[in-house]
Amino acid sequence: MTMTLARLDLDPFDEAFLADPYAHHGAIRDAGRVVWLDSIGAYGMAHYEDVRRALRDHETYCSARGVGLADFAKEEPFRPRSLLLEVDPPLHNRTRSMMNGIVSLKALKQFRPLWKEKAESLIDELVGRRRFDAVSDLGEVFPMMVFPDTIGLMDEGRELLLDYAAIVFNAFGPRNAVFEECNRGKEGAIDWVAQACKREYLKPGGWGMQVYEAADRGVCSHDEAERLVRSFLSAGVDTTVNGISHLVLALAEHPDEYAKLRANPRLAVKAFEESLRWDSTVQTFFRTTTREVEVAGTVIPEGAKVLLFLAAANRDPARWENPERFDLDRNASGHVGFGFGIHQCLGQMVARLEGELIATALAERAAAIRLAGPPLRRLNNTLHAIESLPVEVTPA
Ligand code: OVV
Repeated sequence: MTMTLARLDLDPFDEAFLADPYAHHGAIRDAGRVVWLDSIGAYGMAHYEDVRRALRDHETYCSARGVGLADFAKEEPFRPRSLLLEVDPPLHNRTRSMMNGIVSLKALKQFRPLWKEKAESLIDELVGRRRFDAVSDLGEVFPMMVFPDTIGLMDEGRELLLDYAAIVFNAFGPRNAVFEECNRGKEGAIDWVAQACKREYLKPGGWGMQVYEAADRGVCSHDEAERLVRSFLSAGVDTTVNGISHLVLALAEHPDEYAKLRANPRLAVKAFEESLRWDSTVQTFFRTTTREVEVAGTVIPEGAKVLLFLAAANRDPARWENPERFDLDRNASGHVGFGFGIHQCLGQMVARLEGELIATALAERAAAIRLAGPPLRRLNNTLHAIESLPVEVTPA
């Protein structure tokens, strides 16, 4: 039996969609388990079970042909491919195990006291001001206080990390106006990152240098090391910047949930996890089929691009009760905001630690958080990003 494939006349990268993706996910899910997106010439899946199955089945849904719209089998990658994100096993097994050894629980345990102190002093200062911008004064600030030092990056030019990440995440989408405008005049960021990844610019003791030390031991080549350091810089900043900003947005828009967190700051870990489910920073990634595959009666041919709507899966009513509600009583584990399967986020423990420390410091210091103006979105082809989030807090 063959089913007629649902064709959707919807562009998941146009400005209306990117500005409010959640307004459109229902239409994609309702159209079918698999949809054909004419606008981009790719298939799409937005149901939780299907997204999860595709992420788990990395042999059928591969990453080595790119996790953006561009098919690396047919076109040159936007930049030399990531040796983690854009490769399949067996190469992926080697690079990922090596990086897992560096981004370890043990390393994070060692950072916690210093990061906690930094989170507390930042929140002290912001709560003292009563009004602040949760993006430019907090979301963009805290990761920059902890992450570049963890990598051991050179001091000069660090602010370019944000421009670079925006470029990388935009490049997973089509070459639309969002992509072009973001890239305009930003060659400096790309050049800076290329330099910052080189051994001679990295400080001793950081995760960057540890990648080169693994290369010294023969685990990878020195050229590979340089590219692996680039992964830290690409994936480690804009993701946590927006993750923390969304956490504050969630808390400000849900005073009852904030009251629960205030009453029990140990809910901080849950609050961050639920905020990622509720508003997923990384909205989508593509995979490419390595063979013909049938999904719910639809045959997807070999070599097809499939857009996986992670954020839609995280609000699929078939999986989550009242999915639109940010709810600290919910068990958010199983969300795919960090992906799933062999490519699941390498830095998720870093992100969780940053989120937990900010949520705890806020809960201990602010009796209430309110929006002090409308949140302003910044459009990105992959990230759900915030440009500005004015808030007002009542000191505890
Ligand atoms: C998850 C992610 C996003 C962007 C870049 C990379 C990874 C990378 O490995 O370069």
